[in-house]
Amino acid sequence: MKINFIIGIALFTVSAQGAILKNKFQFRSPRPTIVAIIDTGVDIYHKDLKDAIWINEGESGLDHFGNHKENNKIDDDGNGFVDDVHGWNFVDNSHDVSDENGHGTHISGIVQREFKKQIMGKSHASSLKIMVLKYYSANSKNEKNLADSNRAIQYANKMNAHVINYSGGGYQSSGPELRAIQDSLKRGIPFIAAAGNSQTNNDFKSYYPSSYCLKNMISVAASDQRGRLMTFSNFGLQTVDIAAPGKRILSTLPQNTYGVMSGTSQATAFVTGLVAGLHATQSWSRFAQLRELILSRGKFHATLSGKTKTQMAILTSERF
Ligand SMILES: [Ca+2]
Ligand SMILES: [Ca+2]
Repeated sequence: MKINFIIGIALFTVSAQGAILKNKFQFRSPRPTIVAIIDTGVDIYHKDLKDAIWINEGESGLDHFGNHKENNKIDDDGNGFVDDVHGWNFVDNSHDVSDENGHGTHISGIVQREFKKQIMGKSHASSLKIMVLKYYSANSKNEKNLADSNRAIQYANKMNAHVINYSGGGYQSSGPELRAIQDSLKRGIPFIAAAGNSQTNNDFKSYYPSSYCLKNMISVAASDQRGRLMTFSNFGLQTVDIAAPGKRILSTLPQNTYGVMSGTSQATAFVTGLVAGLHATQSWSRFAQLRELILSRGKFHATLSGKTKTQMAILTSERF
């Protein structure tokens, strides 16, 4: 078995490099990249994040009466949402995307940091645009959270997000959710989803949305900084793609603070930041090519044998 693994990796490496060489087209300056963060909201005023928040052009500037479109109580772009200048709050059906929980702000900080790392040496770090889609509330019933989440995915599709980060999930599948992510697939949007924090094998007990078998789905387990699977992380040889850091990750929290969190949520944000950076600097025509690009940034870890499809972990040079 060991030999097979080594051969497998050698072949893979050649294939990945080949893909990069074949598609060596790179953008001279980073392309604007909109990342939808489907979560608990984001503190859009955090000093580290405020320059990276998406602005809906159709809801910014002045209207015919000289009022600011972002708060004139008019759906200026006719997309069905009034004053959605930075995204939407599906919990309360409002344009207030503030984050009382902290989770979405933490995820956004990781995405931003990883994105910057990917475009290192290039200016225009502000080409990252975070679209804030608040769907989760601990006070809502599961059915409402799921329905709000589906509407958030549909919004990301409709408003042309380039990458979707989904750090939540659960064991209940949903037809509308599946159809929304199939629509993302048709539009060429990668969907990065957490494998879950229940220590279970997703091959036998599916965890959604990460377990939907779709070409644009990248399911992420959590590892420590050395690529070893965290004990809390879900896994799955057939259903979990890759691991990324999810142990004591330092990132942004509301009101200009910082804090440490662990989970497959954080791991997912690392991969989203990487994918966003790839989107900004390179092009791909098929999701298989994107997967190869992602994996070319990972490292093989024998300890992930039987735990993920690829046995690869995206690692970070930072210490936490
Ligand atoms: Ca609108
Ligand atoms: Ca408006």
